[in-house]
Amino acid sequence: MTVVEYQKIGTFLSETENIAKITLNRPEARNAFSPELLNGLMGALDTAEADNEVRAVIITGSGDKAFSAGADLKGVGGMSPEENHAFLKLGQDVFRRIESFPKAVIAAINGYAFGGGVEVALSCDIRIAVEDAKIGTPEVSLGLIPAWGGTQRLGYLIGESKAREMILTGNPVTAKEAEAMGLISKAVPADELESTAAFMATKIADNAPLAVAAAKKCLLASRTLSIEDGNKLELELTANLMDSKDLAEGINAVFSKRKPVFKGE
Ligand code: COO
Repeated sequence: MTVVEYQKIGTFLSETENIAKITLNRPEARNAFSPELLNGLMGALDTAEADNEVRAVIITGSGDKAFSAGADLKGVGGMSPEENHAFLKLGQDVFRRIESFPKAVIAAINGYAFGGGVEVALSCDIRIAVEDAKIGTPEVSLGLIPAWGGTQRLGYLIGESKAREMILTGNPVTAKEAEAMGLISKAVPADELESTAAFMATKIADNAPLAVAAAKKCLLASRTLSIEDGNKLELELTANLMDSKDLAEGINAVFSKRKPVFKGE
């Protein structure tokens, strides 16, 4: 059994199966992140990036209990300091790869999301959760910190005050509470999670891929750039888009009142 499943899916609105669905597949350990699972996730991202037909990615967990219970605590106990450092660095690298991925990544949170399970979702562009999901960063209650980017990303989504409360208390929130604070986009019934994520992915997949990638780059850069430098990046990336065949196609489609067909050129 592979610890990360990869499949291409579509919806009835899709022209092709242009969504990569990546499933964290260690249900027996509530999809806890082992080094093998992290490496498998990195490999799945490589596959999705290399496939030009793939225009959006969904990351979800196997089973109906957990999206991910975070870092594999049983594994951590048996590692040397060097191995622990390598494991933590690997998690940071995989999640930064998701954050800077040139295609949209949607976290379909199918159950518990704790610790690294929240942190992988924070590196995604959009988060949708089942209504009975519990979402939390309990690390400090174990003697750790959310070291896979949680201390760096959570505040951007829910504000520093709520981020400090979540991280320092370790208290989980419900999906509805997470939705209200902006941690997730929406909480949905369990039987609507996959379709909600797939239709949102389809909507993004139908947009111009070069523009989606440029928008992601600007949105991420906005966290660290001044408005002047952010505007410069917008000008630089838009100049490239101005020369694209996709922009010509997009404009033609508007005036022809038809759906554009973008080729990423
Ligand atoms: C979890 C949970 C609340 C799920 O609770 P359940 O009652 O549904 O499931 P169990 O607690 O019975 O766990 C099932 C199974 O998964 C069990 O293994 P077996 O005894 O062999 O049956 C658990 O040991 C295993 N499991 C669950 N979570 C983990 C795990 N193995 C390894 N690692 C982990 N994380 O029970 C729960 O509370 N898990 C811990 C959540 C947590 O504290 N996560 C933060 C980890 S630190 C981190 O992520 C740091 C990042 C930098 C989810």
